[in-house]
Amino acid sequence: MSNVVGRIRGAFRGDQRVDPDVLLARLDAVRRFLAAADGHLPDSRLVSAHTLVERAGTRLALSRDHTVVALAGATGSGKSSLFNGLARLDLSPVGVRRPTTGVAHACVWGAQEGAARLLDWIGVLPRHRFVRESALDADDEATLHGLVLLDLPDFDSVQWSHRLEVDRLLGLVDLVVWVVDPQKYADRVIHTNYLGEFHRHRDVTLVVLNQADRLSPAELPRVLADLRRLLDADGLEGVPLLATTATDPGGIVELRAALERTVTERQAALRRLAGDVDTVVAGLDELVGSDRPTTGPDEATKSELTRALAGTAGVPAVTEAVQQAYRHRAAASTGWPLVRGWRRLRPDPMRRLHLPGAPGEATDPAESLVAATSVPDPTAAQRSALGLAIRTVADRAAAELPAGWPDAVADAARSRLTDLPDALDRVVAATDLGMARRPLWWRLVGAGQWLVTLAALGGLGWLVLGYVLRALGLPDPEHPMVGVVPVPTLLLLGGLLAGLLLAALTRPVVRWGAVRARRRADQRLTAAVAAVGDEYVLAPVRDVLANYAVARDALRDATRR
Ligand SMILES: Nc1nc2c(ncn2[C@@H]2O[C@H](COP(=O)(O)OP(=O)(O)OP(=O)(O)O)[C@@H](O)[C@H]2O)c(=O)[nH]1
Ligand SMILES: [Mg+2]
Repeated sequence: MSNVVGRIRGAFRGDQRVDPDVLLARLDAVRRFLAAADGHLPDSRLVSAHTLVERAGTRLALSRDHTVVALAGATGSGKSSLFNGLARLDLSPVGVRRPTTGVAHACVWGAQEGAARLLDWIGVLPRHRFVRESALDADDEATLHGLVLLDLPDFDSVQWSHRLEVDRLLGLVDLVVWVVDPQKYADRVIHTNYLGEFHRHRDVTLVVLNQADRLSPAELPRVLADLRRLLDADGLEGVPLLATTATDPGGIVELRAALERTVTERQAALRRLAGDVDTVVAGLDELVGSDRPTTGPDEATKSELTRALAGTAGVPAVTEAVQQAYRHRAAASTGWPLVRGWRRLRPDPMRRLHLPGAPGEATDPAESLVAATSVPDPTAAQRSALGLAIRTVADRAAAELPAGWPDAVADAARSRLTDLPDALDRVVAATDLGMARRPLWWRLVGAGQWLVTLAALGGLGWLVLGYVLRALGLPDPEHPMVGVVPVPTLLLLGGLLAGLLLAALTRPVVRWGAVRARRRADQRLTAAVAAVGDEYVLAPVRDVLANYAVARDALRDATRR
């Protein structure tokens, strides 16, 4: 008597072939995504992608000729009975006491090699593995060659270890046959925790209503229709739904035929992994957003950062010292020669800060690279201004980025914060402030001052000589005259007056020169400090943005089926 009550509702979506090359390209894209996102996004968000890449690599490397099919379902639904029925042997214990099956059992159709490594990886113990050799069965079983059938423990088990084992195995198999029975087919746990979760794996999902013999011919279509409705609600529209009776060999013909088709196609493993990629990519979607610009912080933000860095580096104190040093040194070079020495006794303002370009300072650039300045430490206000500027850089750079990335950008912007003070001090010490050489005009004015001073001293000497001769009663030589003024007097007064005049004329020029020297030093220091900001703050931010762009493009590639 033909007791076939199996009926296929809905077409098996076997027509959608998965091209292995396309799948490998998608997995590679996920790998590229991970390489770009690792270290930037929290590990917890990347676990599923890492697991996928690892599993897919192993599964494809192990065997593409085998199809691993799992019988999953609640306790007592008849998984082991179906397993034995399909194997046509009593391999897995069928029990009255529930749950019966505690660990997965496997039956391999055809040659063992390849399948053994696959089962090692899946974690089925050798003593729970069985083989259907075609030699024993003539060619009866040839159509199932390549099938690795697993009988799983119950997923609604009172035994927590069963559930963990089922969850683990469901992540590894190629195709899942969900076995439900007329009593429990509507259980919430089956639909919410399992079937609903598999909606991206419709291509590798099959649902079986077992124990169909317990339903009357009138009840069966009603239960099947109800189950179909529940499956649709789970997002499993179109998955094949069969009715089986495991205890009757004729009651599993449709299921067997479906498995034969699957095994012959050799597509299930690829479809399963393609579904896994879909799931992972969908989970990562919010981490990449759509086409968003990743240009980084704008110019205004960058100059704000440079200003804050300049404050921290003590640039205002340095430029002030440059201005003062200019005046100090100009006075020492162009001032009245008789008091110049006294000026030199006062310390040079740049030397106080150990800045390069002070007289007597090292001019060897290699030496000044390691030299540290004595620029005052940044104040609390300057430090918080720098903190704020760095935060602003991060905020502006990350303004358009989706979840997860703004934190990565903020971390990157701060990543080298502790190295900043030393780096700033080094560049301040190494920057040529333009004060190493004395300007030519100082020397000319200095020479002029000497000239008029010598003239005044000459006149004075000449006058003193006249007085001495007169005092000794010696004849006083006639002084040459210019008009009514004797030449020595003219030399003395003229020399003094010219010296004063030269000093008076020089002063505003020195003041102007000092301002210019300060501005030049400020420009050079600002450029140097900006370079530090670029290296220590902006470059790490740019790195994250570049990685974001790579991650976004990679994920887009991973969605291409
Ligand atoms: N009438 C009828 N009884 C069935 C059918 N399938 C299984 N059974 C019976 O249901 C009981 C449970 O079957 P099992 O195959 O052990 O169920 P299982 O799903 O493996 O259960 P666990 O191993 O506990 O998860 C046994 O007594 C089977 O004989 C069926 O199609 N019709
Ligand atoms: Mg069992």
